[in-house]
Amino acid sequence: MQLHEKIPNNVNLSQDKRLLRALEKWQPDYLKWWGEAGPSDFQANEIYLRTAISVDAKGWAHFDYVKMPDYKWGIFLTPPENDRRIGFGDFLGNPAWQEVPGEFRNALRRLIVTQGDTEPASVEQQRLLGHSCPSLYDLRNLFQINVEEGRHLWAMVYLLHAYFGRDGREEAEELLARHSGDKDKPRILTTFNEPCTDWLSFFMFTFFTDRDGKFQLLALAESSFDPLSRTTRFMLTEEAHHMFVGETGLSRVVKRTLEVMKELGTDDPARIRAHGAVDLQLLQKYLNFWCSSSLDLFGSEISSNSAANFANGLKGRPDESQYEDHVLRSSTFKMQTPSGPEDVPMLNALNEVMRESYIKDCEIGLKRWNRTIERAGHALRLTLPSSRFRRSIGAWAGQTVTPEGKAVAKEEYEKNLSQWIPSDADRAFVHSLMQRVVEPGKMAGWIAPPERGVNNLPVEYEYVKLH
Ligand code: BYC
Repeated sequence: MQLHEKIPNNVNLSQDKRLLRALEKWQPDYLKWWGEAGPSDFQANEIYLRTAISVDAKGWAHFDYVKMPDYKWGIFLTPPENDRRIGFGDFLGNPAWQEVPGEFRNALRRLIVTQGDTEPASVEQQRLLGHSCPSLYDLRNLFQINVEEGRHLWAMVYLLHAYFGRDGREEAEELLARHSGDKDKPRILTTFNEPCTDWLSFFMFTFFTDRDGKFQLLALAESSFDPLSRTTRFMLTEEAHHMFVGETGLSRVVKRTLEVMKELGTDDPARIRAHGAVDLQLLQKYLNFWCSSSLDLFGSEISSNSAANFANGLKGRPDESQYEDHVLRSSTFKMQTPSGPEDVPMLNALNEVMRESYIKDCEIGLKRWNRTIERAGHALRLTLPSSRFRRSIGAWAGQTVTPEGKAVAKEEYEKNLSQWIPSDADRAFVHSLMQRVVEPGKMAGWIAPPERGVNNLPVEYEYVKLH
């Protein structure tokens, strides 16, 4: 089969010989990377997967059994908008760009590479999870996410190959050469170097970190560089499922814990753990860890990069059209910094603006879980940690602040940290729960079954054929 037939696409690949040659060279390296750094084992198993085969309503979610290495990693852009105009920044109202303007080449490439780097990173982080899946349903969802992150890497590599010439090709190779957690060649952003080797972390990651993905993709979807905008718009259709897995996964953990609490008539964490479930205090620690790590992904509170990216029309705000002022040359933002409040030019505060909307979005999930906890008659409430807690990037980096947002002395912070984020013993306990369950319809004891299966199929459907 010709490469352009193997890659479903709506970018007229068969006619673009130069691009085809570049992708032909990259594709074997990608498959090698997938084999070495992608999901460990399961490559020969048939998995009930969703594949995007076109951008229309029917084609973007085609379900069938597929072996992962045979998955068709396609290249799709949402259809072009007639006479699309730039929606923000100093070039507001000008025609959107179909090519990369020379003066913004480096900055655009940097954004695309940073976005692209997270996709294979997450696959690497999740590499071992298949061995300890809580059900076949969950195993299938993990692999669905993995192949789609692979497709998102393709999406960024397409842009690099099609629009950035030789340096784009070099960057595409580098995307396969960096590895999550690697001492010498780590992934670019911190969170993507954190190990994610248990399913509680996986659900936290898909809830918190994939949600950063949603916000960043929404911001890039506003870009004046039209191919980037159209590529990220299509990626967002797939991203929604990843967050669904995180949100429902955590809801199912909460539900199971409440059942065990009721069964045992206790809220004693030790007894809940002894019964093989995740006590709510432990859930809160995992939440504190992944939320604080993901908050770093928005970059510094005060950022000249964010100002330049917006003013030059490279990266907007999510759903830019909801705002009145799209130029932001005359407004300021009151920023809380460790040395007190500061009036910061709005353009320089956009990372923080986006972080604040992200936090609001996260709160929706927490409200839902807390309602369930309240209905079960318990006083404990899950909370998001303060955005100043455990930060490594930006104004609050290195500040010793509690999850409630209170500044404390370094000794007190260090003494209490194991009460706020998972200790080694907590992680060891969670790992002890991670026993593989693969009988169709059966669930591990620490998680409740989902409310429904995939694509209207029953929960007990054989989503992965293991034999
Ligand atoms: N870790 O002014 P600053 C997803 C760097 S997730 C390490 O603070 P800026 C997904 C920054 O790169 C979405 N380094 O911030 C989710 C810069 O370095 P350079 C991923 C960091 O530039 C789950 C320097 O610090 N997409 O899709 O305004 C599964 C100073 O930068 C970090 C994107 O992020 C960090 N946390 O904004 C799969 C979109 N934060 O350039 C996928 C593309 C900052 O001086 N990226 N730095 O060498 C961007 O828009 C921006 O690069 C950032 C930072 C939002 C990351």
